Amino acid sequence: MRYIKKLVLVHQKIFFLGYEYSSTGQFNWTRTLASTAQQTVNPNVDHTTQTDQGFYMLAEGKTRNANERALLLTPIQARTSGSCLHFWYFQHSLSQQMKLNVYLSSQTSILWSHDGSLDDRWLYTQISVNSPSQSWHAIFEGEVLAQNPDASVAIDDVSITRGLCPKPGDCTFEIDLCGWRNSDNDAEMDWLVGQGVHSFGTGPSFGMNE
Ligand SMILES: [Ca+2]
Repeated sequence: MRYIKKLVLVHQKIFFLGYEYSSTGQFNWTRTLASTAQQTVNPNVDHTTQTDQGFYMLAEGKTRNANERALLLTPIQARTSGSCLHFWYFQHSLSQQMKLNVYLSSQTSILWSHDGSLDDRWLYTQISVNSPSQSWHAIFEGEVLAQNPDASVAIDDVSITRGLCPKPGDCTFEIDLCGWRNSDNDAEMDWLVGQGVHSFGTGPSFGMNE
């Protein structure tokens, strides 16, 4: 972490596999180990591993003032006539003092916004992107609405795929679960994503698109 802090001082931005901070923000998203995050406000498991040993990006605004923002930029993407940005986000049910905004390339072109969840769980969303004439990147902005110890928002498992997003509820299950999840109400059995024949006599031989 000392090395990362040094980079921040020198360049005013750092990189996470091509992700960048924006120096126009007043504070930064931080890569956070779930077990070390302040509990009751922030997720106690990351979305990827569903354990407290996984990481997510956290915009923690508890010490910040209203209108202060943390900005995280995806890597630059080639121009597209249809792509889909997928991600998971988490806001504590009482934490409506923070807003998550997603912009296309600049803070003047908002794609999506969310200002508080009634769920204490990771939620999925997908956003279609159309930028046929120029390269683009998405910007995740955590915006503090009011100074409050509960002001925080987390994101995890960001991905960008070719083609416009499928309609809500549609899923080929080729890449992931598209935000579908198993019900917790029948914990004795879960659906699994298979790859053709799983074992003799069980599961279909082909995926639905083959
Ligand atoms: Ca993760």
